[in-house]
Amino acid sequence: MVALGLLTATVLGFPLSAGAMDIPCGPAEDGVFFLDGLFTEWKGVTAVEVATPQHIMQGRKSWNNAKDLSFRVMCNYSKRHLYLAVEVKDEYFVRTNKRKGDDHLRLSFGRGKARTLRVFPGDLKKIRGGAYWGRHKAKGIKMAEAMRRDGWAVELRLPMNRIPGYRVGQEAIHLNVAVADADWRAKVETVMATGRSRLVVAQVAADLSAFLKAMKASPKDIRMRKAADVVGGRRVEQVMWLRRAIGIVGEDLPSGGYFTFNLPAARAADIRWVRLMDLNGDRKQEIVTRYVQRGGGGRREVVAVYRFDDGNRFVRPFAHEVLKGQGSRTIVNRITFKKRRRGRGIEIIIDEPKAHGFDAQSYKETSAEDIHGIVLPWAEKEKQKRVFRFSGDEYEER
Ligand SMILES: [Ca+2]
Ligand SMILES: [Ca+2]
Ligand SMILES: [Ca+2]
Repeated sequence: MVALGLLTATVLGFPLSAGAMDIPCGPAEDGVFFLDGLFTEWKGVTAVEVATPQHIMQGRKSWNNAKDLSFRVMCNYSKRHLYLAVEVKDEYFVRTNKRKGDDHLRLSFGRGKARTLRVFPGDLKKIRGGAYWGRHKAKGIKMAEAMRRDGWAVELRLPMNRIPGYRVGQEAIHLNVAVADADWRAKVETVMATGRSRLVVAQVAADLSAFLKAMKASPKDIRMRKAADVVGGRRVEQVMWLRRAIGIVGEDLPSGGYFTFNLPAARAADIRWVRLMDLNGDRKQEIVTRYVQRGGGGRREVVAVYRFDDGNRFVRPFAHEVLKGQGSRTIVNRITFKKRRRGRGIEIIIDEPKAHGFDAQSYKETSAEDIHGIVLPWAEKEKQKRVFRFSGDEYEER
């Protein structure tokens, strides 16, 4: 048996969106959970209870108390499967061949436009259980049900890679768990739901907590956080910008766990922005950032690209000055990210150099040698526009 539900405390370390309910989802090996309706494996797994009137979505008047309708949800996951158990308190179990007015679960996956899986438990006599996306019987899903003195229960196994709106490596599966209750009239009278809840994947949440702890940071320090594939296999990593550092958390990292580096700027306020975009079209996101560097009585702003190269080393293949300044005098370049017309990827265009307070005589700076230097307004016309196109670890100027 694998340790289950062990990470509730760390899960709570992350701020929830308003009104959301978090359901901890702990790690388990495939083969631990038998879809047999006995629920012995679920002992000790942290459950989330839905038993109060604020969770009634429909039919408040027909609801008497938690014995009439209430439920608890439990979650576990393995590399390949999501396991869900829902135990329902319900005084009358209704199951017909029509399904329309039967007791059932509605599992709505995803944010915004959710996809709903309807799960009808069998009656353990004549009618078998079934799960449906709309009218279509769901494929790849295993289920088992139990009939109890005070209600009914369902355990389900779903393939991880078929969960709508979820990519492996994300911290949470967005899911609204609802129970539709029909009683003696064979009509759904009450629906209770978790609302916009999340199944919080314990390993990812734990890795995030460990990362923040190692950084001596709190969630408040995170200026940007995105789930994106930046390295290794196709599962996503958590990419964060905090203070003047970039942090990457995920199991695909060559080091495992997490990776972090400081951007070459002295202060957190000198990082203007961090964005993720796939410049070279290989479906892995590059980390693009703009930062300020100061020294020698002046300053410059740089746009730089960071990525994991084909040998999984973290590199900065590209950097270009886009501003040079002394006090109020500046030279500024425009930077544009343009989707390539053919094929995938994004070009970087640097153009429209403008000087404020400088001219060719008063501007004394020598051109940068460590990175591409700023484009000068008094350069030859054809040198005032630079287009960079990326391919693998390389790029070329067109
Ligand atoms: Ca019922
Ligand atoms: Ca990855
Ligand atoms: Ca890429």
